Amino acid sequence: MKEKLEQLKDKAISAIKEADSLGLLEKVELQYFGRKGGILNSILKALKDLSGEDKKEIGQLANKIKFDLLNLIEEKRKELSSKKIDQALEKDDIDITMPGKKKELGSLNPNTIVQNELEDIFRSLGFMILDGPELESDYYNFEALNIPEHHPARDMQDTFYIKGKEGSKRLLRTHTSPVQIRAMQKYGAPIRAVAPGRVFRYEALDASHENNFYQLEGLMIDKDISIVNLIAVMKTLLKGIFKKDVKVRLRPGYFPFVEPGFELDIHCLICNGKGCSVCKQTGWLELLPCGMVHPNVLRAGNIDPEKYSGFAFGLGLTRLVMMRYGINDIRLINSGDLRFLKQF
Ligand code: FA5
Repeated sequence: MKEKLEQLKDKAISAIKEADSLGLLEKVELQYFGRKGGILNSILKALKDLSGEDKKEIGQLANKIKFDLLNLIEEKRKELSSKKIDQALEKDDIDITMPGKKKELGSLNPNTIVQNELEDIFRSLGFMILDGPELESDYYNFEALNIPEHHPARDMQDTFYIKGKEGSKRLLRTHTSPVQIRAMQKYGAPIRAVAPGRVFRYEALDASHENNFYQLEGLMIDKDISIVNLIAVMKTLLKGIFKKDVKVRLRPGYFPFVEPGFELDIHCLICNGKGCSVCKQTGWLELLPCGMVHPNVLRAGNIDPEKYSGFAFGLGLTRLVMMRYGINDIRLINSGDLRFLKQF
């Protein structure tokens, strides 16, 4: 067996040395190492039938030969490749002054970059990261959030409805708040969770309004949770993203699923509060509505409002992205325009 291997090695070495083109070299490589029928590979496979001592000795030898031959093939390949280039240069087949082909590398959408950072911040605060369906039921999007069928609050969030089987009410979710109910039902209390995701609205487009944008829902429920906890988390969030203190204002806001409810506005970073098309000349931008979870919502999530309390917020993630990067028109983010996207 040893002799056979040595003979095989000599034969392979001369075949490799004689190969004078990359094509021939590949043939030699296949002849010895091809997965199906390669001579050396077949020998290595047959080793398992040898007895203990032989197996070890012959195995080591066969592996060494394999290693040496593969190295030799690689060296020869390099030699033949550079020869090929030299020949082409001699024949003037290659124009070395021609610009090379640049490989285009993709990059993350700014929305994704900020979403990833937010997830890291919330993970460090002990929050779970959850997901919810974009095609939602009327129940989770409105009913369970204390917005019954003819409630005027539905007018503030018109959306795209999907015709389903008789009686089924499906819609493209208008906000990430339905994940609050799903999370409570699934995990119970206490709970800390955020749910980033895409939401949809039937909306007139302008510099700060899209019909397809991202929010990040936040929910924290435990014993004795108060507005103080809410404000502390909001501050940590904004500091984590902007890496500096930003001017914010908290004012009362109405959402049927929180009580009391607030609007947290951010001082417009596009115009530094002077007034522009993004902040509609007010100097402030609605960014982070929030409040204490309404007892009816806790009940819908099977949580006892006598025992637990909590806060929730619905961050306008795409608007945060605009503030973070100074983007003066929200429509650029979904535009697919590479001149814009390549900057991130
Ligand atoms: C809501 O969607 C509530 N679900 C938020 C909430 C959650 C309140 C939990 C209380 C507790 P609102 O419709 O204001 O609220 O939207 C939330 C944020 O999304 C806004 O502050 C804004 O930053 C962003 N937003 C709203 N509409 C648009 C739009 N058309 N384009 C881009 N961003 C928008």
